[in-house]
Amino acid sequence: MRDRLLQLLTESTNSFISGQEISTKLGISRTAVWKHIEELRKNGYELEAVPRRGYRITHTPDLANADEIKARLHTKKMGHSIIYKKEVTSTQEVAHELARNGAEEGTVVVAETQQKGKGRLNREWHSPSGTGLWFSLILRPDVIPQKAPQLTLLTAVAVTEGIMEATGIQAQIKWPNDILIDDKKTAGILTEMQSEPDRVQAVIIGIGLNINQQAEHFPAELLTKATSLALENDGTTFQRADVISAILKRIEQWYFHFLQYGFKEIRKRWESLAVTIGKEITAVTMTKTVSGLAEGITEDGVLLLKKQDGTTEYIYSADID
Ligand code: BTX
Repeated sequence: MRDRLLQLLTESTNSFISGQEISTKLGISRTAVWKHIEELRKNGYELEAVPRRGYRITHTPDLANADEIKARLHTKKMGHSIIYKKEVTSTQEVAHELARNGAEEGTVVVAETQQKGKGRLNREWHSPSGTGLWFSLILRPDVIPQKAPQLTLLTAVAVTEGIMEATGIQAQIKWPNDILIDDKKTAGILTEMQSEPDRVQAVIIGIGLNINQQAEHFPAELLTKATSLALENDGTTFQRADVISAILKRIEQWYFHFLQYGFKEIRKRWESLAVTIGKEITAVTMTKTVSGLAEGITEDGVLLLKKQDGTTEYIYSADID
């Protein structure tokens, strides 16, 4: 009920909506409307109430809970079920457990903070409380496990577009899965899978996105290479729920496209948003360091590096300088 009330109120931010109209649209009594409004106030909302005109939101707190996100979502699947936690070890762990117990596709786990946020290769993801978006999404595509990496690239496209749509800030992708603003990392994506040999059961996509951190929120070792949307916006913060709903909307659009038409268009879009492509780069893999011109990616998201001797190296996993 709260998410539908918020939806009504946020759809009419500049004009009032009367208690009667809310009561009719939500099918609840005027007293119930008043109680819900009081509850919103307790949660940090400021509402103007004018006799004979009704209610109007004048201040929305930056909350990223299920009600706030759902009030902004117009998706068919993504985010229909949202599990919101104040604190978790890792949203990936919670999502894995839910997926094993049959959670439906589109389920989202979002947390205010993570004690052990996971990056790739067991690296740590710094997730300070209430500043960013730390969330995991469960997908259940009917594809072979080899296709799952394509979903990382799909997500990178969706996160980049979602950031630009919600904030107007220009973001770019760095292969394989970093989202950069002004050459600094603002988001990372971790894709994990539950599968049988020839069939994916669930893909758990973890997204960490720095939104409202100021410089003092970052540990010293990250400050030179990481940023947040607020830092790229003169310190002015954003509503995290606006950003996550824009991202979930884009993930849904591209995911439905992927299921129907495959990866071709996503690969093109990825290449057009990628800072890596067309540049001389150095890839540091587990076993060697290779330099060359980043030509593009394959259907499976493998990076193609053209070396000085004219041969092409296929880079499956590396860090890029
Ligand atoms: P990655 O391995 O590409 O990036 C991890 C590296 O990025 C770290 O070693 C560190 O140098 C740097 N880093 C750590 N925290 C941050 C940060 N907040 N901002 C910028 N750089 C940082 C990328 O891994 C995948 C990250 C996914 C995180 C999400 S959060 C929700 C979900 N739950 C979970 O445990 N992980 C995912």
